[in-house]
Amino acid sequence: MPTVDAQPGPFTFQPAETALLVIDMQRDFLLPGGFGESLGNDVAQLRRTIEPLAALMAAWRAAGLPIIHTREGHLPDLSDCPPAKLRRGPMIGQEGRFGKILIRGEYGHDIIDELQPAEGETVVDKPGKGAFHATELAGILDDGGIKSLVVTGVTTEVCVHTTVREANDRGYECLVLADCVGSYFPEFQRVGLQMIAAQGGIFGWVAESPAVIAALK
Ligand code: TIU
Repeated sequence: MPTVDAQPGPFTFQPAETALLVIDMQRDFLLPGGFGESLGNDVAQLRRTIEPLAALMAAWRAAGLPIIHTREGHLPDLSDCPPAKLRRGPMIGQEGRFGKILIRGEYGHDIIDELQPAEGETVVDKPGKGAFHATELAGILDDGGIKSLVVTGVTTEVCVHTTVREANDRGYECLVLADCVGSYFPEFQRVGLQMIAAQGGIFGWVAESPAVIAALK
């Protein structure tokens, strides 16, 4: 079985039972001039993930393994957006530089050009931060016999963390790739990763993507 050098120790995975999860690599979060930047965030902190993630996705596809992409967003009438979320995110549904912010079907809601899903890959639309809440993800993983997740995407402390915590409680082994997850806040990136591997891997493992690519060969 492939083994990856990771924290807090080696991560071993059965390729046939492992999916690559690519969380919310959407234009609204990553494009200069987009929603994320309009809130005062430095999108370069997220954009550093694009190149390593593209290389990992190419290797993962070459190995014939499944990739599942997620997108955070809402129906145009916001009926799937809890009032509490909207109160603290009043920009959701408003017109932004790339269309209505975090609304399905809008240009800004979709995945960046560099990491577009390939034909046949699954895209899970999620209204929350976690990829399991109010989505079909659990059933997709069950149907595919998936037991381990290699987790990538943005942002480290928000949607990546929430999803890893949900997955961990559901019994999945999660490997989070430090160079393929990003936060607008360097401190949250550092501590967010530490929190995953601490206490013997309380939520999972942390590694770098070249180690996974090498393990696939
Ligand atoms: N995808 C994701 O993390 N959604 C967010 O709202 N992240 C923030 O860091 N705000």
